[in-house]
Amino acid sequence: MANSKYEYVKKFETDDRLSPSSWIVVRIDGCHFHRFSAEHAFAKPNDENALNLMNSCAVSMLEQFPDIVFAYGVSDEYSFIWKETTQFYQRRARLLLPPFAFRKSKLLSLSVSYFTSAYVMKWKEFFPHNELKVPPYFDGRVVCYPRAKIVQDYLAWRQVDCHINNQYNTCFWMLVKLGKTEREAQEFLKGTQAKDKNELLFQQFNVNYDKLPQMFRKGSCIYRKKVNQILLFFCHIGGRSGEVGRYWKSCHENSKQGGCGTHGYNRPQVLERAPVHPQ
Ligand code: DGT
Ligand code: MG
Ligand code: MG
Ligand code: MG
Ligand code: MG
Repeated sequence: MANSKYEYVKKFETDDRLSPSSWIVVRIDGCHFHRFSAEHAFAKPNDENALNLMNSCAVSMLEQFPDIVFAYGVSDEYSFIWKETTQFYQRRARLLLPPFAFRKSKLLSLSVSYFTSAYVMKWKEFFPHNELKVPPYFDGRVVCYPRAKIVQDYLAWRQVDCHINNQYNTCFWMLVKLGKTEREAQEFLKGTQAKDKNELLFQQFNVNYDKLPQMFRKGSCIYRKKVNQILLFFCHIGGRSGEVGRYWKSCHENSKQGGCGTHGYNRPQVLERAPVHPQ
């Protein structure tokens, strides 16, 4: 094909190929969701409908992109783990790129735009009486991890974050409901350890932290499992010590033998199953 005199502009496109043979993690996060959650009167500290909307969007992601093997979500964020040898976009880019090389910008922009569209489309389903007032939008980042163990630690890190934030926020909003100002509640909790917070919840509010809904304490994960037909499983797993990371590792290792097992770990509580569209 003849080159036009304008072809040279292509040279300005920088090379953003992802490293080959590594696990790709795409993490998306709601932009200014502090404000967005207030504008839409989300329940504090956790809005079940808002979290279920995030989960439903993540299920759509696994349906749309077969190379996503696992997803973990908490608050306004979701992490998607793409198979280490993902073929995604390889076909289209074959003429330009060597095998197993993917463009970071393509992967990231597709993930963020698809998730955001799903969020808007599904809004009414989860908030039938709450009008969407401003456009929700998400940012995203991509990180490549060369080994499964690091992906495991990555997930554990996000789950520990979920636990710490949830425990803090639960105490904070209970104190505010009791009549403290937000500043006073913040001062009150400064320097407290996990066990102090549990004690506070139990003594002052008669709340057993471990009995709060699993989705709030542990986050949500989504993965495929073969049971007669291929299903997407949607569950809450693990505890404060980042068990979701160990669970993912066990899934990954078992999947090499054709199944996704739960040996040695808490059985996940399966909340929803969605059939994967046939490929
Ligand atoms: P960013 O990500 O830098 O644009 O800023 P934000 O405001 O999105 O902050 P981030 O992502 O660190 O924290 C998530 C915010 O979203 C946090 O302020 C609480 C809010 N949020 C997330 N889920 C819920 C929920 O279920 N209920 C309520 N009330 N707020 C939530
Ligand atoms: Mg952010
Ligand atoms: Mg955010
Ligand atoms: Mg966030
Ligand atoms: Mg195009």
